[in-house]
Amino acid sequence: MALDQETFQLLKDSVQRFVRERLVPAENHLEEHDEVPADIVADMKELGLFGISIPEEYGGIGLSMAQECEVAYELGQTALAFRSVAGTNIGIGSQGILMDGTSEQKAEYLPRIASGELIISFALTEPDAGSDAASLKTKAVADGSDYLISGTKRFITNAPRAGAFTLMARTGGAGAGGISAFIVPAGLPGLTLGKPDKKMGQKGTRTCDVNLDSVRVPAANIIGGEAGKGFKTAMKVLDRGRLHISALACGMAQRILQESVAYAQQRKQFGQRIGDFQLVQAMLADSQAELLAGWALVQGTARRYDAKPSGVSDPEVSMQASCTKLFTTEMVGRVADRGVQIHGGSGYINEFPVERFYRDVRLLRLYEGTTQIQQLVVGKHLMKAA
Ligand code: COS
Repeated sequence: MALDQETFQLLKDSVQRFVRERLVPAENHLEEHDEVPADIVADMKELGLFGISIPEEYGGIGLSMAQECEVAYELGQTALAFRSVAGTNIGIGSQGILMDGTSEQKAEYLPRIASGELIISFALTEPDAGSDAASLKTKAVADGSDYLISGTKRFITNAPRAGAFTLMARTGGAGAGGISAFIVPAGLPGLTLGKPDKKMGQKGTRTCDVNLDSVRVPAANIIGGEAGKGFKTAMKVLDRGRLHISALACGMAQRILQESVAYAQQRKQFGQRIGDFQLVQAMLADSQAELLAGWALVQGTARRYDAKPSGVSDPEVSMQASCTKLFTTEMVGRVADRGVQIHGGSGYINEFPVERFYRDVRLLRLYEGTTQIQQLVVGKHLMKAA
């Protein structure tokens, strides 16, 4: 799956223009009002952003992973909350259905996900199951041709906006093999939302708990129709998501570097521009070098991801996706830190974009698998492969 290069270039140009002309000017509104304006969401739908990863036969744009990463790089160059509105439709919410869903499930859900009519969230994490996802406790008990699902899901991105969830629940015994992935419509009796989470950064994003109290879901809503496959579906979805997040991290690093260079050009101390001082140049140079290294890693890994059969897991590619997330999200943390340093006291003031981005990027090292989980995936793979 890939869009022809010429059409893709047109899409990329439109996204670049959209980021520059619509999103960047709306950053102050986002920060002050903690919401993505409705007209921007409508424009994102119009641009097709909700469906970039969904094949054309289901109404999406059908980008390859490498192409999706290029779009994510562009979207990363502004406040990350804008991308987050479409993020779960592009990635973790939709991809389980695309990879492992039945043809009926794909036909029913993917077109509405691609258009943005239906927002879909990914519900894996629980109060007592974060990094150790295989220990999740949400229970799905068979009852005739339905399941009754009970439990709590935590930090669920876009839950307040969601019309449906790709939700992992335990249908069998302990461990990964007892987990199934369900498509759970949001309006079902017994499904309620917790209060909005107050977060360190990423103003305008929406996360909260999802509480399920004997929510009746047809067995036909198990992704792929077969119980016990949900953990693998979730892991495959996260492999992909980790690449998308990596591209986003590189885009954000690019924006922070750009802000830092601009500041270094106009700020004067000791009678000259601070950018003329070698100690400031050293910080800029380290950020530029690390950004280029990270972006080369994303592109290389995305190409390897595209080269394997789609929907099939390849442990080598999973390991590389983890290396990529590990490196790029840590990298953007360092770039943001230097960005604040170059801005001096102004970097600690909320009116400057780097102050917000410093807080925004902190999440990249946590969600879709912490840095330490990426290290575990890589380390375990190396030991196993040897
Ligand atoms: N693709 C497909 N299958 C995978 C996989 C992948 N990337 N990773 C693991 N699996 C399979 C394994 O092959 C194994 O299958 P078998 O039982 O048939 O051998 C099964 O899943 C269990 O794998 P494993 O034993 O490695 O699971 P662990 O419980 O040790 O957990 C980690 C693995 C830690 C990697 C996993 O729990 C994880 O990624 N945790 C972080 C969760 C996360 O990212 N949360 C963010 C929330 S979403 S924003």
